[in-house]
Amino acid sequence: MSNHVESNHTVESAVKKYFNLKEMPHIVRTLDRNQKIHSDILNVIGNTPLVKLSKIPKDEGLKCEMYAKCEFLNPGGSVKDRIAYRMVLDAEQRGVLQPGKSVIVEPTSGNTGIGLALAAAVKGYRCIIVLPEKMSDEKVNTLVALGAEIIRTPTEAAWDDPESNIMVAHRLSKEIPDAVILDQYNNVCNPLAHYDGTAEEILWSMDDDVDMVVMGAGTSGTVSGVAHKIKERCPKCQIVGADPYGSILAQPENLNESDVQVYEVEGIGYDFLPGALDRTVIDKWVKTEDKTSLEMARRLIKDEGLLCGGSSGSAMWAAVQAARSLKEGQKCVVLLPDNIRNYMTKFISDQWMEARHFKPLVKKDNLSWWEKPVSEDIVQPVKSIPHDTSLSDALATLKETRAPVLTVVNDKGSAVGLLTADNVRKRVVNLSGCASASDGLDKYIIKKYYKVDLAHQPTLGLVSRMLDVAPYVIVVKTDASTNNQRPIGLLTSEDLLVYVSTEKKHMNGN
Ligand code: P1T
Repeated sequence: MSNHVESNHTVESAVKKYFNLKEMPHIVRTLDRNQKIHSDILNVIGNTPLVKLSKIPKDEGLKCEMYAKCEFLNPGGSVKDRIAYRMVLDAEQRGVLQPGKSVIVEPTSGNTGIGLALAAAVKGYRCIIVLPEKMSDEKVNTLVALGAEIIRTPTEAAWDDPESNIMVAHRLSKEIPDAVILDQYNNVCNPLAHYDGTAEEILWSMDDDVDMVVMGAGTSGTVSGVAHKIKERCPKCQIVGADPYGSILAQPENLNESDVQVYEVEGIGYDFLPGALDRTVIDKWVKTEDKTSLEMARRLIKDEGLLCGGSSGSAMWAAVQAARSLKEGQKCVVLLPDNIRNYMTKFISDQWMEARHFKPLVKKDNLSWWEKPVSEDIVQPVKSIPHDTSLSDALATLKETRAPVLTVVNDKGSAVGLLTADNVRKRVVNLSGCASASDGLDKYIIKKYYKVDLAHQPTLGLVSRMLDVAPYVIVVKTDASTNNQRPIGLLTSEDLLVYVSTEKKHMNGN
């Protein structure tokens, strides 16, 4: 017991020492966006506009005033430009980073990567970014355009799994000469950049008078850094953190294994507590989910003209819940972390939203087949292989059947994923030579894919929407008593067209 008390005490004093932000060296920029000429693009980071919201607060019946801090207008497209640049400047000052020599390696959900790649492009560093597969291809393309090298890791890997983006980055940093991990999860320049920048700007815009600030939490540098400064200057202000279901940041105690899950919104939530999180300065947490977050992000775009990303929707949704307690004349600021650009093929697309059940299926009254349920007889059979098949045997089966895909099933015959040659190739390339034919299948399986369940009577319209964003749709049937998802087969555009044309023939009496 006394040991426990002592270790708690040690942890608390370490956190206090880390968050001694007031006493650290500061870089506070002049609060002016109208400088005529900037020395380089990095100088344009920060000083983002604060914009009053009109339609959403009114539609939600809120009494208070709501303002959006438009971090998506940073040059790299996100709030993370601030910390990336700050960590680089600090490491250069300490002599840890040397232009032309050092190699920046960082695990990230992408935006810190873009910020670092931007700094690396301007300053002349090689930059290697390690990010989970969940993160959008748009982020990857931006990173590649900035000259970064990319390594992708399995989304499901826990933070301490050797295959997670964090562990792979640390392994690489040991293997590559002159590699440096700036480590956004623990680097104090992360909260410090927000203490000196983001929070100063919010306070300046609000004349030091604000009642609530709402921010999503990932590394939690934004929420912790902003909170520290705002608590000093405007102690009445409530700090609200938005944390997705599936993450442990809001409730690290009494966790069940099922509390850690994969969700769509990028950049927020973790399965560990980063050093850059100070829970003592966060007054309230709001748990968020994909559907309402992404719907809200689309409303911010459509109703307010703010071209932001998915986590902006999470923060705004959390703000709408929390701000119900505010009265007329009180002020709530919500921070919008990143840009629409990162998600052009994801939640911005109606088809993507409908295929993932985040939006009701579009109606097509002129198509007689649109509302018809999928029937088993139009489904192409697919071969299933047991999950303990070796990679080489699975590849041999793929080749033999000449099928685009195999379903992988567990001992009970329930589908656990898909195997495609394309995904194996991508993983082999990403694992940089660590793949071997005797490997188990697990790391080559696609676990998230488009599927319909005959038990739920999916419509052909839904299949068609899915085929807009995927080459095929897997068909399964869930057994009500065992909950096993038996794979039935797949549907392609061809299968759908064959059905539609034969249906027409029937209707014409042929
Ligand atoms: O890391 P934090 O300051 O808590 O910001 C959270 C956040 C919110 N929204 C988006 C879109 C983000 O990308 C992030 C954080 N991003 C990273 C941790 C990253 O590596 O890009």
